[in-house]
Amino acid sequence: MTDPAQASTIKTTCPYCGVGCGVLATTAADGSVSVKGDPEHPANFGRLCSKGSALAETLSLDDRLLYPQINGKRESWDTALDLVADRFAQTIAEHGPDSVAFYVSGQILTEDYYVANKLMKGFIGSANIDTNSRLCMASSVAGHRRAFGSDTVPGTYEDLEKADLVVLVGSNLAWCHPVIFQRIEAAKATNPALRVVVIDPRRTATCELADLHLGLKPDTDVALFNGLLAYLAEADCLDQSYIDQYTNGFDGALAKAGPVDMAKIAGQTGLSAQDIALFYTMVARTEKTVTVYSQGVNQSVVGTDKVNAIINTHLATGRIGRAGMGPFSITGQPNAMGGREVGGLANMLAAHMAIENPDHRELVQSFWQSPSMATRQGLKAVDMFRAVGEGRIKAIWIMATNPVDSLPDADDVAMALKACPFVVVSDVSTAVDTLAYADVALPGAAWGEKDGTVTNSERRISRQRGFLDLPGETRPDWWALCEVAKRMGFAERFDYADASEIFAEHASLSAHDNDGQRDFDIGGLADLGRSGYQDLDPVQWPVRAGQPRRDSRFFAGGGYFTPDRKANFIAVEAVAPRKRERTYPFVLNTGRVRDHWHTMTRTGKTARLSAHMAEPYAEIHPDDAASIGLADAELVEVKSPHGRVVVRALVSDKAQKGSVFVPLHWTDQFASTGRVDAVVAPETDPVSGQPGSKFTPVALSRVSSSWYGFAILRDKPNSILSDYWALAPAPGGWRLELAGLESTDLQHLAQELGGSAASEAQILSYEDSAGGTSRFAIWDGVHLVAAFFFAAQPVEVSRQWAASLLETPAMTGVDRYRVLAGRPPADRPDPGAIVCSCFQIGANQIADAAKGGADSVEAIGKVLKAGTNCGSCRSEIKSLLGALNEKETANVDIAKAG
Ligand SMILES: Nc1nc2c(c(=O)[nH]1)N[C@H]1C(S)=C(S)[C@@H](COP(=O)(O)OP(=O)(O)OC[C@H]3O[C@@H](n4cnc5c(=O)[nH]c(N)nc54)[C@H](O)[C@@H]3O)O[C@H]1N2
Ligand SMILES: Nc1nc2c(c(=O)[nH]1)N[C@H]1C(S)=C(S)[C@@H](COP(=O)(O)OP(=O)(O)OC[C@H]3O[C@@H](n4cnc5c(=O)[nH]c(N)nc54)[C@H](O)[C@@H]3O)O[C@H]1N2
Ligand code: SF4
Ligand SMILES: [Mo]
Repeated sequence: MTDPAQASTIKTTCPYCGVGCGVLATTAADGSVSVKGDPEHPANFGRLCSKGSALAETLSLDDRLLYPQINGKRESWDTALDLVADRFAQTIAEHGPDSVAFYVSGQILTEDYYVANKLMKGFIGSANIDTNSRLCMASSVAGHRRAFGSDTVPGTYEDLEKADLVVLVGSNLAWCHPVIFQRIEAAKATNPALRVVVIDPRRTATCELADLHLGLKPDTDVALFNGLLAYLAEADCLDQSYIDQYTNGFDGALAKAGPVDMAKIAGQTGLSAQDIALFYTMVARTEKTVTVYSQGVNQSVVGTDKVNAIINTHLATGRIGRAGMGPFSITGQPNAMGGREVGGLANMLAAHMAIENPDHRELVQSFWQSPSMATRQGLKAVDMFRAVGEGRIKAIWIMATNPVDSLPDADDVAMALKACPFVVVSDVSTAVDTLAYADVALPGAAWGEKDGTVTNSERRISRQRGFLDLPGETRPDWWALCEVAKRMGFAERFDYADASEIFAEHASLSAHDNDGQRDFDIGGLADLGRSGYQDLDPVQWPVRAGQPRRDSRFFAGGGYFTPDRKANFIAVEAVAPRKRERTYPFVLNTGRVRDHWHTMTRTGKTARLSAHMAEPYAEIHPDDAASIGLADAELVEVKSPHGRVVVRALVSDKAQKGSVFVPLHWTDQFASTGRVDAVVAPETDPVSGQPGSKFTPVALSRVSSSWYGFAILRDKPNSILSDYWALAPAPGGWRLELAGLESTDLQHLAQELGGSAASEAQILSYEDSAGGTSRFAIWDGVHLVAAFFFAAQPVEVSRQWAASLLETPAMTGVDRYRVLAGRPPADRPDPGAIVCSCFQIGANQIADAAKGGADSVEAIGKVLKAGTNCGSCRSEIKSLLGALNEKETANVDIAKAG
């Protein structure tokens, strides 16, 4: 693809989050790749976060799925495709079209998504295609459609910079949309009037930017926003002319919200009346208000009501579609929006059309010239896998998502797939738990190899461009789908030479018979041709054919996509969150960490990204930990009626009392018992079908380990025979946390993990049986192969120092004994837990620099470079400095008192 003789640079788009940053990928003459932010891309203007900056490190072919497989054995594409087409056709012939399903993902490109949806809804004739966006954006989609009549995001990123108040609801922006966070941070620096409010039960890294943090009780957002609506009415802040001209249902919504009763709202939300009043007056006084929301809103059994409670407040004030104002649902995945545009959800059709609408069905059917259109909604993700488990769905194709780790009640999902007669999995990696259940595995082309488009949170379509050759026999996902469609007898309608032809068809459909009746219209991009598509610059929709680009926002002057073109207020009621029984007294909250992406099939490949959080954990409030006799760094079991995890306890007052937070990332590839979705209840929002992944009643208990261990290993172990383990890449090898319930022959365990070839002569050991401490180091000549640190308590050895040992050149004599001493030498102090992943700077280094006078994030950057590349760690540095400062003040106070 590239001229090997010289370096070349391609403009493409980051494949992680919905910010949709532009990336410049440069392939050097030696074939090595480096990435930078694209200064011209309007999403990021050159910035990249820690994950985007590390993209080049994820391109290795380790763990890549390179060839089609049937029952785990390599086969040709022809054989695999024939089998998929035959089994789907046969199942449909015997049991009807609803006996098959596709489960796809916001991480495939629009072109892949378009053909998947077309094949299922127009040619197989079932709407049993759903996507992991059901776990992600479904409540926002449903809330938009209830209020606006269409799934429209009204605003743009620029609004966040032009606002005077940004309210972040259930969004950990600093970690999950870091570049938007940085844009707000920069805007705040130039506009000191800009205020930020964070509404989240946890005190997250995002709170470092907040003027006000409202740590409300889980799932009480509707009470808070209903109260706000009532307050805005009482404080005379309504835009009555907007309400009259452009909306319906205001009185009903206001009546449902009731009068402002601060004491009651305080009781419902657990917030103080003062904080609530402060928040309400800030909103009342600030016309330029944007309310950003994400999974703390969507992933709830009342998610759609939360969305509408927020939208109601913007409709009531007319603060929508104008610069610096509006409700703003930000998307998680790189192509969550593209998937919604092609109609990839089971309750949508295509091009934002509705499956229930016979006119829309006819329009799409005639456009596709399709034999059998789906006439009703298909099964939504949770119900879809339930139907698989009950044998109603007998063949399923899973593409670019890992449901045995990411769907709620995940052990049941695994059992369902095990029982399913025919499972196809398209993925790019072999280190994927779902692959264990595949009859057929199809190797997809990955980021950097494939071509297509994605749409980001602000409706901006950007090209992902390939700059690497397709390795092995990998193929783009659209190609595999079209090949199966052809083999099922639909050759003429799935005959595309490349992604540009699919895009052209998708763009034409969006404009077909549209005339401004539907929001999604990119007819102006239908005639790009191959070269126009290749060169397409990032562009925000709508792009109507033959019309000048107008304002890129929606709804400032009404024009909603309902029959009477008016928006709907939705009367929502604040219901008390699910009662917790005595046996499950805590609320399990789940979500993301800064440097990992979902099930870690890509970020888990880099030591740099894994250093920030190398192990699954539970964030628990100190009082709750004390109540179950649990100390920091011990292991804790989190259990619901559905399943359990055992993870490291991170005792912190950032957690809310009564709640425990566990990240969603860890799978069976990286930990013994870290799949948190095994614990999560499969309860869904009645309107959107989205699971309430942030609220499962659980029990917590301390795991009484007989021993704990930490190891570094040059080679990845084949199997780890230990009750608890968590594996992560480290420079030059792997790092491994271990623990056991019963006493074990630890030297034997060390030898097995270190490589059974290691003979006694090459092992150095240290044992202090009274203290329960033992250490082993295994050598291959002068090079360290493995080192083990065992103790009766959580092992205190410096992880960063130990992890660096594998890359230490030849070690002899005293150096070898230092390894066993488990302590860094004086000239190499322990850097502490990694905070800055770009420069691998740890918390201890930051504390030292602070002691030396570096008292701001900028000063730390000058001394250590930490925070000066991608900037994703800046809020953590700020939080660390704050904590150090507090300590110092406390010491001063004590000194004074003394
Ligand atoms: N680093 C990283 N970034 C990512 C991803 C990733 O895997 N890693 N994934 C991407 C994807 S697909 C998505 S969807 C986004 C998600 O982005 P976010 O939604 O920002 O991330 P989460 O951590 O899932 O949840 C956000 C917050 O909701 C809070 N919350 C829980 N319950 C409630 C509640 O009842 N009310 C309120 N107000 N808040 C609550 C949680 O405490 C949490 O801090 O991130 C995207 N970006
Ligand atoms: N408890 C809990 N559960 C959650 C959430 C939560 O907050 N809490 N969040 C939910 C949300 S918002 C989301 S988005 C989901 C995410 O959950 P998943 O979608 O299951 O997670 P990923 O790890 O992103 O899975 C993507 C898969 O696609 C593969 N892949 C990557 N690129 C390609 C490609 O080009 N082609 C193909 N064929 N495969 C590819 C990857 O290797 C990986 O196996 O998790 C959901 N589950
Ligand atoms: S914010 Fe980070 S993960 Fe998201 S698109 Fe930009 S670089 Fe990628
Ligand atoms: Mo997501």
